[in-house]
Parts: sequence; C-alpha cells; structure tokens
Amino acid sequence: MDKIVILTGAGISAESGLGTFRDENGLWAQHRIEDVATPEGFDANPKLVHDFYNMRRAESEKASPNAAHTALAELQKSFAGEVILVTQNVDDLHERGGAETMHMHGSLAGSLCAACGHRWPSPLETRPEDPCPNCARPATRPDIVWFGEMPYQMDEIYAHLGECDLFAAIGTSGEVYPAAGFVQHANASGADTIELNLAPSSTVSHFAQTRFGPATQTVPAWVKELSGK
Ligand code: BV8
Repeated sequence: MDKIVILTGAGISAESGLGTFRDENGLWAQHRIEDVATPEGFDANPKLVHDFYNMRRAESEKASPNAAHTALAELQKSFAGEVILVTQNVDDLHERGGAETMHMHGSLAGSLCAACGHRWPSPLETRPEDPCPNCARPATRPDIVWFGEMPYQMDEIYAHLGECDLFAAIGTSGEVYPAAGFVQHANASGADTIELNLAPSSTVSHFAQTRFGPATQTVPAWVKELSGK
C-alpha cells in the first residue's frame, strides 16, 4: 500500500475538550452559522465574528492533542508509503500532536486581510480594526473558509484522492461539502475506504468498512493494525 489519505473533522478533537458543530450543545446550537461562519455574517457584524474566533482560539490554546492526534502523527512517521492528512478543523491539535496537516477550511493560527489578501500569524485576540501589516487597512479577518467560500488546496487534495489506496474519514458527520464528497472520489479511484466515528455519518453507506467508538480508542487501534501490515 503506497498512499493513505485521511480526512478528519471536529470529532477527533472532541476528547481534547473542543466543541463539535452538530452534536448536542455543539457550536451550531450556541451560534447561528449565518452570523459567524459566512462572509455575509462577517460583513454584517465583524466584531461578533472576531469574538467567535477569539473564543475558539482561546479554547484551542487550552486544549491538548489526544491519543488519536498522536497516533496519526505516528502513522505518518512509521508508514512505509505516504500518509496525507487533510483536516476540516481549524484548531492546531494535529500539528501539536506531531502531524503534517492540510487545513482545507483554514486555521485559527492565521489572519487574512480582506482588502489585500495578505496573510500573517494570528495573535490570540483579533479585532476588526486591526490594521493589515501589509496595506495598513483595517480589514483583518480570520484565515478561515466560511460557507460559500472555496476550501483551500482542493486541486492537491483531489490529486491525492485520485491515487490513494486507502481513504479514511475520522470524526466527521459528512454533512459539509466538498469534504463529504471525498469518499466518492476515493471509491472512483478504486481505493479501500474506512470510516472511524462515534456514530454513523451521513456518508457511511459509501464506506467499505466502519469502526464506531471514541477516536482515542478506534484510531490508535487502527494505526497499530496498519503499522503491523
Ligand atoms: C463551497 C470553518 C463552493 C468555520 C466550515 C446544499 C447541498 C450541498 C452543499 C451545499 C448546499 N448548500 C451549500 C452547500 C455548500 C456548503 C455545504 O456543504 N453546506 C452544508 C451545510 C449543506 N459548503 C460550503 O459552503 C463550502 N464551500 O461549497 O464553496 C464554491 C464554489 C466556487 C467558488 C466559491 C465557492 C465551504 C465549507 C466550509 C465551511 N466552513 N468551518 C469554522 O470551523 O468555524 S465547515 C464546518 O463543518 C467545520 O469546518 C467542520 O469541520 C465542518 C464539518 O463538521 P464536522 O467536522 O464533521 O463536525 P460535526 O460536528 O458536523 O460532526 C462531528 C462528528 O464527530 C460527528 O459525526 C460525531 O459523531 C463525531 N464525534 C463526536 N465525538 C467523537 C466523534 N467521533 C469520534 N470520537 C469522538 N469522541
């Protein structure tokens, strides 16, 4: 087996204490998606959106990587072939667990200038009036992909999906596209597919194998099996 592509979602960070989106009392139960995760919401009330991500950044700082994050980093190091890790998450727990990660929905660690497109490392707290270090205009936004915006590195991700032998989805509800469609691309390239989740996702029927349970149990066991192969 030469290439594994792994997609993770909020469920992999749940046992690190970070909220998921669609579980009970998840983030979308406390905030309206339209208000905090769309360009229109940002234009309407940039302070509300900055505060939403300041809260997420503070939570993420307090959290630590769990056994699932470190197991995937271990797999990247020990697996003979290539392990491509794509996350929908915006926290940095994969990196802090030692893994190389593609953030298709952006990252709390980045700020973006809505005026000139400049990117820079985000401070813990950001405000709408923060001047861009490049063009000095007060147009700072989180470097996060909102609904209706194009996720990052899609061409690269599709190329990996086109030539992978195994595709795994971990801790994602399969509700958000284009990420939720990755399993179909993997199937079209003849890859084996596995879903590791607490409960069946909306796309569970597209997976050849499923493992249910908390990620800190299912992921290390799965990595151990793969490393034994
Ligand atoms: C785009 C950043 C086009 C913000 C996010 C109608 C039909 C189909 C698609 C659409 C449609 N209408 C609109 C669309 C497109 C839309 C979409 O898919 N909407 C959905 C809601 C219908 N998608 C988009 O807008 C995307 N862009 O399509 O652009 C385009 C084309 C051309 C030019 C320009 C644009 C952009 C999507 C990205 C939006 N940003 N996040 C932020 O993070 O604050 S999405 C948001 O949902 C998060 O990123 C999150 O990652 C993502 C998915 O959620 P999950 O990670 O899966 O989390 P969730 O809570 O849902 O599930 C948690 C899972 O974990 C559960 O299954 C649970 O069982 C499990 N779990 C819990 N605990 C554990 C566990 N598993 C294991 N162990 C545990 N302990």
